[in-house]
Amino acid sequence: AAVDHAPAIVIGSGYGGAVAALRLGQAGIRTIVLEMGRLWNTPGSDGKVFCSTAAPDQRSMWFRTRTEAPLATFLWLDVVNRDISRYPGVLDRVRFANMSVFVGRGVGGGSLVNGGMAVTPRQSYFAEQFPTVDVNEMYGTYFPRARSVLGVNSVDPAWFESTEWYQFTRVSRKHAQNTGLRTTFVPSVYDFGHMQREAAGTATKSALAQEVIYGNNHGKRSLDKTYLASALGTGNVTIHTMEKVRAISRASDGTYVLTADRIDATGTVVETKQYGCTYLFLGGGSLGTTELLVRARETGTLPVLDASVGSGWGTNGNVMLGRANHLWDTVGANQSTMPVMGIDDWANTANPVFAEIAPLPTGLEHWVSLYLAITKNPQRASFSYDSGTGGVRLGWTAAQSAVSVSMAKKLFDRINSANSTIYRYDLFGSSSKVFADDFTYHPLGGCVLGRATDNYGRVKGYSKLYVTDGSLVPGSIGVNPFVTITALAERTMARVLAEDTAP
Ligand code: FAE
Repeated sequence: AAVDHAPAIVIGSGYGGAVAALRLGQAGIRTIVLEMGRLWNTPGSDGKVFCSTAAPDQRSMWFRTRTEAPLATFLWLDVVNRDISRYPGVLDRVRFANMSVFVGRGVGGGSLVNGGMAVTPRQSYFAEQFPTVDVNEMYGTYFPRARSVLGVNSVDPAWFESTEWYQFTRVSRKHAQNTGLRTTFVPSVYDFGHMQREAAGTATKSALAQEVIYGNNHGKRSLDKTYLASALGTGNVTIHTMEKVRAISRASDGTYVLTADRIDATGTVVETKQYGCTYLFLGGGSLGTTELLVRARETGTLPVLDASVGSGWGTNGNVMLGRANHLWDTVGANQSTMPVMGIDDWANTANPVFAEIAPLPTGLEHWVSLYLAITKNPQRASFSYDSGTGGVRLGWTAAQSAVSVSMAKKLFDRINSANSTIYRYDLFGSSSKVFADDFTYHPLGGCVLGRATDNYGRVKGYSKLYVTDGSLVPGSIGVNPFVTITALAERTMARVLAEDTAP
């Protein structure tokens, strides 16, 4: 097959990939980005690019015949999921033995499907997780740089206090306050000016029309509108969509050789392509990058990769749960899909939890307070190569999830007791599950900074090979992770462009 050469190739177009692409393009380095998902810019027959959570169709999920939303049921009825036709939809649920991982597919990666919460971690916890990183430089330079390019903004507190769209948040805040707990506003990449216009009826509704995990048609500053738009604007960056990198090897001259399968809308491989590059940046996310490197080490195409590649993986302690409110504590039929507040009990060293107050927008009053708890679960797991399938297995156990549950339960038992409320049993399947501990939105680790790589994301054992995504984060960061991933990628790119790419 013909080999397509570029000085630099970036695998994946999520946060890590998008930062690499922009900074390479600005440095005048011709760069190809390879993304397995599609470009989300073409309206379907309904005139919309994305479908809403209320009426999911083929655009919702990555090659599924039925949607697999995190909330399985409502009042034990399977009303949430729908039959769909197989298509390269925007949300994927990657299932391992005891843990499934939600990820975005398309130009923009997770930014297309996520809740937009743009949270900078506490400096002390960042320093605990990244003992070799200069925190002053991170908090003085790279976090502000990341927030600025991502377009982070905050809800207007006065509007927040008065709008029906955040009544669900105010009810949860009251219950936290009744428990003596601290709440904090969380910033977002959703444009709150647009959201206020949605509420006023002067802009097309998106966050106020149940759009989020299957994409937002308006309002959200996803990466295709920020980093990737600027990257393309340099004139040096090209994005190839629907191309999944399968193998990485090294030619005798030290350049990298990639094998990528190009798929069509049915998922059929229509072409297998070869690429060559001098500099290779891995931005396939915690799952994508780790799988590629574990496979490369175990099949012998990159045999001297460090033994730690594939390890140090965690769920960021994610647990989802719902509480049942008293009849007088209505949460509102109208709920914005973009969370803006968290219950911050991380300083409680006996049981650190940061719980996002999550929406459950159904258009009906349901008295549910929903949360995504981020717990300080110290459990980590490793990926191993499965030579039968060519994929990877994840060694995460149910007992490791139980650690997150017990931490979330301690916090929410206190909230229930202070408010004389109980949990909801009808949200996560027919077994009356209270704590959804079998999925995560925050896969982190696999190629941890300073272990599988040097202190800047340079992969050990191979020069000009870099990791820029969530696989660098050692399994936990205590808040929603994309600001951290973006800032770390900015730090890697600043160093690499200063030291490695000079002629
Ligand atoms: P990611 O964004 O996953 O990008 C990886 C890209 O690489 C994807 O586009 C893949 O399709 C592509 N790819 C993978 N393997 C290959 C391959 N072999 N060949 C070609 N392409 C490939 O990685 N985080 C927050 O901070 N705040 C939130 O509010 C939030 N809410 C979330 C809600 C949901 C439903 C989900 C799923 C996630 C949420 N997250 C949130 C997590 C956040 O989106 C995630 O940490 C980042 O997207 C990870 O960024 P990466 O660059 O590591």
